[in-house]
Amino acid sequence: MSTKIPVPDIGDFESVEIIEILVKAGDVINKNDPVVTLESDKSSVEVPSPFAGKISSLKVKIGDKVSKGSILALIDNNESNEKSKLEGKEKIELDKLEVVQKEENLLPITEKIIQQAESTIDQKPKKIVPKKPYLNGNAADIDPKETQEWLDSLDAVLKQDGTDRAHYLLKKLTDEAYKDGSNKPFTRTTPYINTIPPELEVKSPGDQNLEKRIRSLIRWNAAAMVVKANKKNPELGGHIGTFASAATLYDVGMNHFWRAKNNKFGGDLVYFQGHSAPGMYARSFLEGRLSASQLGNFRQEVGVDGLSSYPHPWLMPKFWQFPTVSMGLGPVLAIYQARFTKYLINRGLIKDEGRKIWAFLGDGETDEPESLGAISLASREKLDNLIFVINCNLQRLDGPVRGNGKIIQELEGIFRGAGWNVIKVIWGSYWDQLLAKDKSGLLIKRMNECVDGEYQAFKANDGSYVREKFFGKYPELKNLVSSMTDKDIWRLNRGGHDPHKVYAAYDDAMKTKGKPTVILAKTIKGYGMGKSGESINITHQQKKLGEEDLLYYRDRFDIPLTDKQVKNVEFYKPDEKSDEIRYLKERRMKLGGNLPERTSFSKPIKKPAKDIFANMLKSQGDREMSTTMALVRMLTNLLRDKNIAPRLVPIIPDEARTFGMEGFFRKIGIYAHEGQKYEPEDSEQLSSYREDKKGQVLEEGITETGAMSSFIAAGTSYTNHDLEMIPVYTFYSMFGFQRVMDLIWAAGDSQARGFLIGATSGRTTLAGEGLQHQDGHSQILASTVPNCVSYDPTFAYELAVIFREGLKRMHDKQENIFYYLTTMNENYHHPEMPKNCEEGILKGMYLFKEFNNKGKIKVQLLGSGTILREMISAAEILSKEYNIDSDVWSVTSFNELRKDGMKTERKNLLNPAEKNKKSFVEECLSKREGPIIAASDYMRSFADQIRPYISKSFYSFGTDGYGRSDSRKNLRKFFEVDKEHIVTYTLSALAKEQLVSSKDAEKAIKKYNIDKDKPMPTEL
Ligand SMILES: Cc1ncc(C[n+]2csc(CCOP(=O)(O)OP(=O)(O)O)c2C)c(N)n1
Ligand SMILES: [Mg+2]
Repeated sequence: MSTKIPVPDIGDFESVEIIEILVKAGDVINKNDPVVTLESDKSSVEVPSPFAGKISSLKVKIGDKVSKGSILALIDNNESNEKSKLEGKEKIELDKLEVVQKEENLLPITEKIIQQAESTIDQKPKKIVPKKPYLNGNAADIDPKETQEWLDSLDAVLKQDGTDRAHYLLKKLTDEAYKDGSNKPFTRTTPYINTIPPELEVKSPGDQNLEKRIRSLIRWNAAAMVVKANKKNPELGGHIGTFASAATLYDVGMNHFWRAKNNKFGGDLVYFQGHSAPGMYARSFLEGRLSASQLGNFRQEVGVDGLSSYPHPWLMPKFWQFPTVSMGLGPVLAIYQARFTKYLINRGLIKDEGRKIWAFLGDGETDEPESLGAISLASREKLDNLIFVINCNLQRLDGPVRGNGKIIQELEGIFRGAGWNVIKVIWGSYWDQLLAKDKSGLLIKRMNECVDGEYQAFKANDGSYVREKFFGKYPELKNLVSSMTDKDIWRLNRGGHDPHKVYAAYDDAMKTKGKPTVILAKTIKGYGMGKSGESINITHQQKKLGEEDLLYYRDRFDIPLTDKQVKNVEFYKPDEKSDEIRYLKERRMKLGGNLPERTSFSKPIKKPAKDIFANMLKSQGDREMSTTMALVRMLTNLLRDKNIAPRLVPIIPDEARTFGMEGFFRKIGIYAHEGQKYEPEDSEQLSSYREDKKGQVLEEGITETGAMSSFIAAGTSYTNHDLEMIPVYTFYSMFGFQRVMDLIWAAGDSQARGFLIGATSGRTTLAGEGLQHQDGHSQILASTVPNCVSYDPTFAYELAVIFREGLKRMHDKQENIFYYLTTMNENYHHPEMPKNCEEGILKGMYLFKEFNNKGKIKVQLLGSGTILREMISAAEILSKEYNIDSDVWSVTSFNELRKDGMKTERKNLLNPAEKNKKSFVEECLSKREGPIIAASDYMRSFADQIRPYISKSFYSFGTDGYGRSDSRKNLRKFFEVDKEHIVTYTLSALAKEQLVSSKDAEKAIKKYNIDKDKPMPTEL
């Protein structure tokens, strides 16, 4: 039986053109297979078949205009399908009906409940409770007996029914207090003690003595590396204090938790704090992965086998995985890495092996908006594969992080509020006994009231100072430590330096389900550096340790080096057979291998069919479209390729509709880890907002930082997950490079592969949006990133050739590059691809058209992006009205031309005896006649880049200055890149070369109403 396939609800669109027919009579198709592609001037969508079956006839052809209900084809479908479909539809209708009826039925009941509730409220006499003074804050306890009774009750519940019950009761009490409304209990933070009590700590199975020895050796070598480099050359710098504070945090992870990638397991991913790099090198030295000579060449990377200052995969591609030293990037990248890992798992592309993503950050670093800006995403997405460790050494570079407050408490409140599991590791084991004896709670009170500035000062002094200033405030506390010597008091350690406490925290984090964990570890900056750097404000910058300091450091950590060796700042590594080395290696073997280590075992993605973009290479006929639309069409084509389709990761920060990409919502779904819990209001529509656990689109919401982090996660999936992915991140070009340049730099460092698409680009092309939206410089910014390949194409076929080459270079040849393509929202005709221009498109320019009919005077007109079209129009005017011939060149990339120019020039300079090689620009232009006029929708410096490689006179025009809102025509006139200005300036340039009369140029100025006195747009 034949059934009609109609056009479904396509939203507000009427009379939409059919641009592709994807089936023919006789084809057997499945339900949801695409039948045709519709394209309006705003978006391009495939229409899926609502049934499976055999197409019996087509009712439309390419170019037809259709609306909702138009019949596209007839299909012979088997009845059961039809029935099930109908049943499905009826069921939905019925379900809907039931909901409505239920709602109606429920209404009176609801009303009754409300009435009942209201009557109780009324009947309940308002109790006027006299306010007790302690309700107003932390004032002294006015009724200690009553307090004790409550505490005893709690104690009894804890002992008899356990913590869950106690938790339940406390929550009930809190809820009750909220209802009463008199005073809201404040639960943002918990007391300033460890989250995990000693009796619940899971014990480390490690050999603590050996681990301590190993840690000491690592500490020494890390410090020695910095001091040695600095001795060689004071320019070289480095940091000792950061790693000194974090050594235990790293060691416990390395010895017991972080599993490496191998053929059985995907590996945990660890984002190391950037300036703790010497510690990682020092451990790798003991492991035999780095040599003493490499350590000796720390921060000396030019010409020798040295080590990079910070984690840079670009510089040490077999070692570092994540660039973190630009503060704030590590944390946000780790969050999106954890999310991307779940995305791959939920989409069925990798197995769920319980891998974890660990991120180490400084407490000072949390001031960066990027550090904390995405933490709610982590809890919303239930990223229990994510663990933050914040090294709270209370100091940053200049001084205390929160001298007048407590950074740990502040962070606890923020993370708890965001729904994270927060584990505070404040006090070391030496405090346990004192805390156990603190029946009155006075010790905790004292801990709570001290601010970080004081805690820092305690550790910059000594035991007697701590006795006096900390315990001395209350006689009871002074008493508590009266039997302890100053040395004992000094030994009272901080949680982050206690491997037992750290182990217990990591263990808890590993077991936490349903939410991310943050460990707030209190440490001492410059731990062990003594007077030269422990807990003092200059610790961060301390890289020169004098002989005295070094000897102290050696003694402090018991390093078996002679005084002479210490003075020579020698590294120390015990014999391969020593217990230390054997233990250290064995631990890593047990955990699967080395860390950090960067490898890739991904397989290249199979090339798409040769003709995948064939429709882009043809003339688009009378149809006008934008290059953004052309891109959407190309992505739609790629989604039909079975090898490429699953690997595409479209990333959009809340702009899909702007770019006409909303068709992807229905087609491939929006990734949502919990699926879709609601029926979207537009569920009947073709572009319905469909969320799906297996969804493919990363709809990030309004966060370019988040979107860029996802781009990096997907673009480096080939190394972090051994699976190549193709991120295509499309954004408003103005909110790309200038908003997230540092992340783009990190993408380059990470060797991410993918496509960045700066849509709605061009300062005069995005017409009405004004100064903050109109981009005339992102291409310039892109040119600064060494491994970013950028293009500003005009026509659909150029985009197709470039995109295809991008796939080839990144996924066939596995080059570590990424692309930046600017696309526009101006609709215009797209001609057929001229013959033999592919090489030129890729190298940056090709001859688009020659105007040769007059044969006297000639100019070379170079245009890029939409302004190429102004050039073509100008060429027509010059030919018709002034008898001037021209060669019109489409410049797809001034950036690529410049790269080639630089390389060629350098080669020629280095080989003075050899015949000069020609740059590509020269190859194209040197034999052509006439001055060169170049223009783009970007600043003049974009086109200016090729000026040095051209021996002819060269004039460049562009859109320097702030954008503003107006029509394209007016904006192009304002920025002097319209065809009229190009004609006028060309005449002027020719007049200067005495090829035409200056009168012609003067006449054109009048004719086109060009105001000579108008200031430069940069001044307006
Ligand atoms: C974006 C950025 N701004 C500034 C710096 C310079 N810088 C390097 S370390 C540092 C202090 C870090 O303090 P914290 O985060 O507390 O780390 P700690 O060394 O104390 O562990 C600063 C300001 C940087 N690396 N990145
Ligand atoms: Mg710090």
